[in-house]
Order: sequence, then C-alpha cells, then structure tokens
Amino acid sequence: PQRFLIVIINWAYEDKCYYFSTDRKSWDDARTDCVGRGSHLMNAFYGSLVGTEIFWIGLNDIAAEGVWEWTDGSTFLPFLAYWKPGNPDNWEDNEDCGEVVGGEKGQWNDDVCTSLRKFISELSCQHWSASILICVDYLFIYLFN
Ligand SMILES: [Ca+2]
Ligand SMILES: [Ca+2]
Repeated sequence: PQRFLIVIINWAYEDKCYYFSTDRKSWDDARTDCVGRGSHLMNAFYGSLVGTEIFWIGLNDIAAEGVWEWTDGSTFLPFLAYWKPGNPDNWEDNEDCGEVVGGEKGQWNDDVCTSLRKFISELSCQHWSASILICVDYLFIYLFN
C-alpha cells in the first residue's frame, strides 16, 4: 500500500525543507511544535531570508551556560557561528535561546527563552525515502512505498 505524508512548508533548499511559522511561541513551545511536525528547530541559519523579523532556531545553552548546542543533536561549531556583534551576552544572566535577527542580516542573538517569537522548523526530506515529490505552491506532498 502506498502511504503519503503531507507537509506544509514554505521554503526548500537542497534536501531540506523549512517551515516558517506565522504564530509566535516561547522557544520551548516552538521546539515542541517542530517535533510534532516530525522536524526540529532549524540548525544554523545564514543570510537575510527572514526579512526584518526574528525567528527562534535550535540554538541554546540551556544545559550549561556558554555551551551552545543544536536541538537536532548536531555539533555546534564555533567557527561557523554567526553571532550578532556583542553576542551571546547572556543579558541579565537570562538568555539561553538562540534566534536569527532579520534586521541584523540574520545574525544570531541569545534571547530570553520565554519571549514569544516566530520560529523555523527544518526537516531532512531524504529521511523519508520519498519516491515522488510534488510541489504545489507551498504544499509539498511526499509519496513513498
Ligand atoms: Ca546563556
Ligand atoms: Ca543577547
């Protein structure tokens, strides 16, 4: 029997698909939302695709202050970091979640995790062994056996 999975995304790059939320959530609620979509908060982000808006990504130093991690488990590589000048600053000892700041060329900032932000979910399409990929505007339908 052929199974199918419908994922609403609004951007694709190589083998990755991205969902840019329109609603705002705390960082932890955003992470949970992404997991519910079978994805995770975006790993890394470079560029100005986000316009002037701010989005949560999977970056955080919740477990240990100053030790940055990605929620998808990939290694944080300091030499690939794209921090906004002066950050991460752990302002008022209360900034453990990473965001991209559109107004700052998409550079990263550490912010208060309970702030309500839009967010970006990322998924690797290759994990699904999709045999057919149909793109209808922003709706992607994967068919696989
Ligand atoms: Ca911190
Ligand atoms: Ca900061």
